[in-house]
Amino acid sequence: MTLKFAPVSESQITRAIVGEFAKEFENYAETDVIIVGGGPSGLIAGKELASAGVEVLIIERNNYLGGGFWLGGFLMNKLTVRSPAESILDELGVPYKKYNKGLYVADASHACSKLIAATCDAGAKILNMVALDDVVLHNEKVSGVVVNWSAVSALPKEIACVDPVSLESKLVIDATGHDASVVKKLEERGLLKIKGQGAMWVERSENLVVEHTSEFYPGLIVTGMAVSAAYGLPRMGPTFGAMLMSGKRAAEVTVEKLKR
Ligand code: 48F
Repeated sequence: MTLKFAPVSESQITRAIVGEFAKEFENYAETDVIIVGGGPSGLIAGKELASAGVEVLIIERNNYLGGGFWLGGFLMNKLTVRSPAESILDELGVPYKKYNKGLYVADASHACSKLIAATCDAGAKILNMVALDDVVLHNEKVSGVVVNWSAVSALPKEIACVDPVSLESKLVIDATGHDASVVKKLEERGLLKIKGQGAMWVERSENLVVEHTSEFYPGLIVTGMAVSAAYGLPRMGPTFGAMLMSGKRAAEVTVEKLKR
């Protein structure tokens, strides 16, 4: 049997892309929650929020989602999680191995792709190749983000003098990892002072990151390593349980705030 694809023209393909992108972009010009950063904490927060029926948009400056979750550390693609976070690997259907008491190892590619798929399946929308440029501030409350294409942001202003656009939301989540990019926009304006990440201490840091996952400034919730940078907590290195647990916590805090 000869394979025969449907007779579709080039222009129809272009229209399908432009039309569907524009429709979705217009819908998400105003949304419930914008998550900046599509690493493990941002992805799981997006998955939980979308599953709870919240309209959520994830903005990611890279072409790919997953952040540091593709590698365990030092370019080695085995992830570790400490108990009790293996329960989230179970939820995602990620196979793992018990390494010793309380420590589990999984294939990073498998874990990361399952997490991305679960977030998309739950209904979170993604804008990749889009970078945070600034925040929208209304009455001293973060009320959205200003964004531009990553390629435009990467060029010197004399080559690409292109204004960014704004997206409004009820709440914003900073899931940008060690950079804490959203929080830093507020610091640049003198609205707050962040402590910067502390030295390595895995034993303390994972609990502290989850405990401190909260609204850091009106309208802005921090999750993942952005929590460490904001509150000056110790870093934890290549173990991911707290990123997943913090993302879940961020979703809970967000849902509570939306209810009020
Ligand atoms: O760095 P990242 O994985 O953050 P996370 O969710 O997890 C941290 C761990 O990977 C690891 C660790 C603990 O185990 O130390 O580092 O806290 O993902 C952050 C994502 O945010 C994107 C970035 O490309 C990455 O995918 N990002 C950062 N700044 C911006 C951004 C920005 N200004 N605009 C858009 N995306």
